[in-house]
Amino acid sequence: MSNVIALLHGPNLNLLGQREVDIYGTTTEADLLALVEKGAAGHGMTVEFFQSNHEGELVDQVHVVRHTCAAIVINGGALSHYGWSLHDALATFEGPVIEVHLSNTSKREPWRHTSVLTPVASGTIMGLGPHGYELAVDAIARLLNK
Ligand code: CA2
Repeated sequence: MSNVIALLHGPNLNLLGQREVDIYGTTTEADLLALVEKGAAGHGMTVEFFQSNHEGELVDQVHVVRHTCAAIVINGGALSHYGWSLHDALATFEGPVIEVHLSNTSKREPWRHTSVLTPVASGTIMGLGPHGYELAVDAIARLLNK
């Protein structure tokens, strides 16, 4: 079985650390990837990272990682709240899927309170900032018995 975790990022997450630091902090996307890689290495796993601002590209990438990765960590950005094609793609993935949000979306605007990805995720971690990504990797290792 594959030892690779797919880390998928949705729209605007490439801008992390540059703006809206009061909400998302100063950690950059590259910092998050390094955190996830370090955590994954501790469980004998590696990471394949993909970010897109386009829903269809993320759907395509889920189709790719269905054949190459054992698990998915996904922060879908705003697509989490309305991206039904991403929901459908994730539903086809057979391994664990952990949804992560840096902020606690339940404490924010009402339109952020629902995630259409949650019903197809094994679990969701939100509001813990970058630490949520580390927890997601540990959860995957546990779910895969690594
Ligand atoms: O809290 C999260 O991780 C979110 O998934 C982040 C998304 C947001 O749409 C979700 O509701 C919650 C947005 C990420 C955009 O990040 C930016 C960073 C810097 C400047 C602009 C946007």
